[in-house]
Amino acid sequence: MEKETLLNLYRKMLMVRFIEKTHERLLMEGKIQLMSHFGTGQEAVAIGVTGPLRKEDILFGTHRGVGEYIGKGMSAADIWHEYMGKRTGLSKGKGTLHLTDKNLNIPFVVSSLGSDFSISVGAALASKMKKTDQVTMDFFGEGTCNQADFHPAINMAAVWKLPIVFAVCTNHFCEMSYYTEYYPTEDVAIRAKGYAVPFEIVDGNDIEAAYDATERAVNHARSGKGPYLVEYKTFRMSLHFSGDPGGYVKQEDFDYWAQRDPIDLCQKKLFERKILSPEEDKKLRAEVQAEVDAAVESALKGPDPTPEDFISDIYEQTGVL
Ligand SMILES: Cc1ncc(C[n+]2csc(CCOP(=O)(O)OP(=O)(O)O)c2C)c(N)n1
Repeated sequence: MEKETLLNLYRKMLMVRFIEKTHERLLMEGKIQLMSHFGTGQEAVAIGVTGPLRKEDILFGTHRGVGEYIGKGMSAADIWHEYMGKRTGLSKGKGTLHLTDKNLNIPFVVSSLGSDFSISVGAALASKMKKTDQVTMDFFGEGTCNQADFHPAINMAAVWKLPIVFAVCTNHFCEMSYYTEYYPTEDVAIRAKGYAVPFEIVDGNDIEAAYDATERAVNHARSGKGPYLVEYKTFRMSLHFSGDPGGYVKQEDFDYWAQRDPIDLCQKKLFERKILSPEEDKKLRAEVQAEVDAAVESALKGPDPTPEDFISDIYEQTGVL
């Protein structure tokens, strides 16, 4: 991988980790009430899934943290203004955790997980019919992949040879259950075989492996060969949500995966290849944290919505009001 690319991906992973750790701290200090599902330990998946995408490509992301949204091009300020429910947020404060951005082709985030499988296939069908050369990235967890809609969605994508990538983040959990409790197989990706969709399984904690697999998948989809599925194996180092009391994760799993922290692994590559020195790393981390802190500060001072805002941008376009 090019030095610049690896460094850029590392910076983005740091940005994700620092935004989420700052969020956690603000919650603990009682400064904000917005809960979240943090993606600690999964940064290489989210950044690897979005790294090879073009701005015009369409992303259907997840509820877990900010990874893929930073990866697709949102800034810390975009996220914090929305998280704090400000008028200056991407959805003028109406979305908060549901980060969307029309300019980045992130149409929405659904709360009812899996209900966007068919919609993402529809988006890919539209791109194919309009010959726009866009790829749709449908990114979801292995728990969501057990929603029934997954099957007709991948089936129709395969039949119509649509430009879509199904990206499964196997982080070992669906809420408080290990995935071995609700999967009869070790791998999720083999489901693609039943629909004649090519697939691969990669180490989701290795940013280069994650990025390269996504690149192959995106190139395949864009070239008109139809859908592709990638399964990224990783581990959710955070609990399910910010109020989760825990107690169900085996300590040996935490210990094992702590040795495989994706940010540490990437830092090691950067040091070994002499792309970054420890001093430069320290400086970079301080810069990224300063960007996050400045975003929080500006969001705290941002304008709150007015009573009129409650009914704007909701019904007008549909003609209901
Ligand atoms: C249809 C539906 N059922 C249940 C939930 C509650 N829920 C929120 S997050 C979550 C876990 C989803 O697991 P997975 O897709 O593996 O993603 P992860 O949370 O592990 O990142 C569940 C079940 C939901 N949001 N929507």
